[in-house]
Amino acid sequence: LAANVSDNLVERVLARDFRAVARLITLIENDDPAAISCLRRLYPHSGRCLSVGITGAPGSGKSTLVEALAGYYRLQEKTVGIIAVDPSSPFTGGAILGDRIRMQARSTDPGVFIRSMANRGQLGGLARATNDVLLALDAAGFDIVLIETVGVGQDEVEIARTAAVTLVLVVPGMGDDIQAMKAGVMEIGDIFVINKADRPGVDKVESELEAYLALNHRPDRWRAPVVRTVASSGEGVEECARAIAEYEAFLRQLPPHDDRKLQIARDRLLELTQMQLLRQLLAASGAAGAIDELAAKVAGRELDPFSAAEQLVQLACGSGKTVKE
Ligand SMILES: Nc1nc2c(ncn2[C@@H]2O[C@H](COP(=O)(O)OP(=O)(O)OP(=O)(O)O)[C@@H](O)[C@H]2O)c(=O)[nH]1
Ligand SMILES: [Mg+2]
Repeated sequence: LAANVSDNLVERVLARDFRAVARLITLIENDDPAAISCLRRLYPHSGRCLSVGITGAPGSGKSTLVEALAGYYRLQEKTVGIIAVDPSSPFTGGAILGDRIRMQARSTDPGVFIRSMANRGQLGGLARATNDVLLALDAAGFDIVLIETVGVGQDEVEIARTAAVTLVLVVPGMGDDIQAMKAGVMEIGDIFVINKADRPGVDKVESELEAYLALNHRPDRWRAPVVRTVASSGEGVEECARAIAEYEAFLRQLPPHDDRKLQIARDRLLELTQMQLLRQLLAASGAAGAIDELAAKVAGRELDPFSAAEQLVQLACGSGKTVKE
């Protein structure tokens, strides 16, 4: 993109032009270097939105809760950005995901922007891309950004963590005992939501959650609350929003050099550095061939992956071998 084109894109994103926001997100997904130059200029305009990650087992009601929360915030005249991320389906390009977030009711509302993401770019890191998209929506002036993660696993945990506040959904009577929940998912919950509280087994799941929380103290001393919701009817959604606001207030009073903030900044810095190193490597002459060749050697056990990676790093950082973009 020519500089004036990305200038124009930045201006339009700042004016919350939905088409420009969508275009920037596509650039981010494609690891286009133009995305970085836009994001760099958008950064000073960011830092105001409230981001909420919503994770939980398939079918636990994440999309329904996202929609209910969006409705709640819209009544307060707040603008809402919704990102649905599916790390498990890199090939569908979010088409199926689009169906999974049934938010027709909101799709005509100019105060709500909805986007699904499933593409893992060449440079990897869907969590990194989600972070970038969050920055774009933040700079575009959305008051609230809701991030629904689909699928289960480490990727999902990392994506949910890109938000300031993470909700973990649990449902009664699905036999998924708290103890058996995926390691990592429980730890990231700033707020636990027992959704489908209209179903039997609510008390059981709540006492299991409370028992877990009583044993697991967080270093920041935040005591994660447990909220009951019936997302499909809107019951408990206000309490859920209140818990979100309380956690946000807790975060706000943390000093700028709080361990958690430093850790987040550090993770983000390393992630971006990793991406730039990869970008440099890919721009190096002969890199594509070298990657395939080394991969074949590693696959055939002729070469160990450690030495292969070292050779690629040398190619990326090596003297005079890189081509300027
Ligand atoms: N009884 C009851 N049903 C609910 C509630 N919340 C959601 N549902 C229903 O549960 C089903 C799954 O809801 P979704 O919101 O699609 O769940 P999800 O977690 O987004 O699902 P995936 O994205 O596929 O993982 C839908 O049929 C909802 O209508 C609730 O509080 N009570
Ligand atoms: Mg869903």
